[in-house]
Amino acid sequence: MSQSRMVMALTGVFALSTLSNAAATGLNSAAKAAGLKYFGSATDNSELTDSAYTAVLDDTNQFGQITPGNTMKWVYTEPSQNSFSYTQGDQIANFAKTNGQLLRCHNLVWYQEAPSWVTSGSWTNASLIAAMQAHITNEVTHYKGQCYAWDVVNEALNDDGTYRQWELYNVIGPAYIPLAFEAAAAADPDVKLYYNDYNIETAGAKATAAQNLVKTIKAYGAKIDGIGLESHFIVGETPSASSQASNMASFTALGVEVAVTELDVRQTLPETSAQDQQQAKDYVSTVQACLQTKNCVGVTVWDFDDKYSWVPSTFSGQGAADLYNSAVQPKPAYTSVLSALNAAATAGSGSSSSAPTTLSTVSASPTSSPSSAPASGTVAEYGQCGGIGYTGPTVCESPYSCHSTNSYYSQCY
Ligand code: 9MR
Repeated sequence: MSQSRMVMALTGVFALSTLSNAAATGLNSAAKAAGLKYFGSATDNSELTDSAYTAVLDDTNQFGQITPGNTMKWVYTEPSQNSFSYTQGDQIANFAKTNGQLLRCHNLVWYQEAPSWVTSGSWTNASLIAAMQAHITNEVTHYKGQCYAWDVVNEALNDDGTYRQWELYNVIGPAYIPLAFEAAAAADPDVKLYYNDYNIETAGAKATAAQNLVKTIKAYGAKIDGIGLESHFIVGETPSASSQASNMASFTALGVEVAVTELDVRQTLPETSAQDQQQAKDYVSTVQACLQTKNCVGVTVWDFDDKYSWVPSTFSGQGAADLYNSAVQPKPAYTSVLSALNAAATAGSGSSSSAPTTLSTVSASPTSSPSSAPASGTVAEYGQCGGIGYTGPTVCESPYSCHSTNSYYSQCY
């Protein structure tokens, strides 16, 4: 990806209403046209009997990737030591396979949903390493060839960047993390191996610690391919697209890909139209950040409708965090995300003859390849103003100035 995808992302901010000729009608189709590998959703076994829900989830026009929200976790797959159970995980894997959807497998090692035989066992360093390795080897072997990626280790860091203390850390020490990646790679050399966490979506102590983790895993000689940015956000408090994009670039500079793995944007209940409008902007910020980032491969929402959101049971008085409402009807956030993806895709496809007229008011929104962008003039708010390979205008309209998001992309704001 490329310069053109970043330009697509940029242009998507503008010309949302003028691109209907080429517009895809679903999130995944539009995301792929814009250069991503997929747009996906988490789901759970109990939801798969809801036909109104599955009618949307199994439509690859909308969702090209599935994450099992629960039933591949350790407590489900090895409820007692050396007794493995994949019936529920297989149900979701088969759902994705039947539909031709990518599967993000989630997760192998996490302090939550770790079985009590792990967290209350009587361990030595060696015996707990062996138990962890056996778990990873068995599960990764079972799903070999079925997963696009594995979340190998989940949420191993505290918000201040220190290691989370739990059984594996306390008994094995921080080496449990590279050891987990090593075991996963040995069982399936082809699957992408991810570290997945929350509150690492903007620069700060925890994001820096996650970057150090990438270096540590590699220094051990183990393989890590990706970082999952969970992206559980709050209406009106979602970080800007540029701050998310520059943070993503800090990870990809280390030679790993990134993915938005659990996106939702919760609001204070009752749901209001004003919050829904802000939520739409917040969702678009994260989607734009991914589109702007070389090696951000896709966006997964942490379930797509409010009926099955994890939020209300965890955050009292909050909810309505998803793209669709409880009646499986699209909300403003759905419409805005689809429009942003479509506009990005159409802008990136390049023909100046399809240039939407509204772009004429936005001098920095090239409608064809970056090399054909005008070299003079000024750039409107949120327009591109620099980056490797960019040849368009670099001066922002007053009162905006040009900020570098990463070496490929600078933006006026
Ligand atoms: O959505 C999941 C919820 O149904 C479970 O009760 C919970 C505990 O297993 O996990 C939720 O998913 C989490 C994910 O696995 C990791 N990141 C945070 C997610 C929300 O808690």
